[in-house]
Amino acid sequence: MERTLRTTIGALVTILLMSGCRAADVMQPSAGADFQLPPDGVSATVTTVGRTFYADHVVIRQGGTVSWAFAGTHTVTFPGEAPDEGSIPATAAGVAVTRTFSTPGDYAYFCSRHAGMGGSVTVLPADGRLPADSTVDR
Ligand SMILES: [Cu+2]
Repeated sequence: MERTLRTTIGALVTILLMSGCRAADVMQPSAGADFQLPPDGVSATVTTVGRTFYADHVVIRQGGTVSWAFAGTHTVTFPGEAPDEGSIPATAAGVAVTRTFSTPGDYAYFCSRHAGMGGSVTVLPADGRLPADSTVDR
């Protein structure tokens, strides 16, 4: 009886862990994982942990938004293609800034205050198909 209970609890913990991973994979496709298309109108939130963006890569659909919730003072600087409202200047901890992405593509960004701190946003077209040159694992 006790053994059965232990097995049941173990199975439940495993299921919970697996479902947690699956939710994370939606926003952070990783090598070997099945690519899951985010739902329409999905918005992503990126935080900062020390001198890294987390998640450092998010996937949204055309017209969606990404909010950067800063835990330190950082910039979100787009050297190439930029969101509708442009780059985010140095912003203090405790503030969140949102940007809209109306054009599909891959958007790389970095923090101009901290060398090596960067991330990217992949914006899927309205039909949900990845751009041919997308770096997202499929
Ligand atoms: Cu920074």
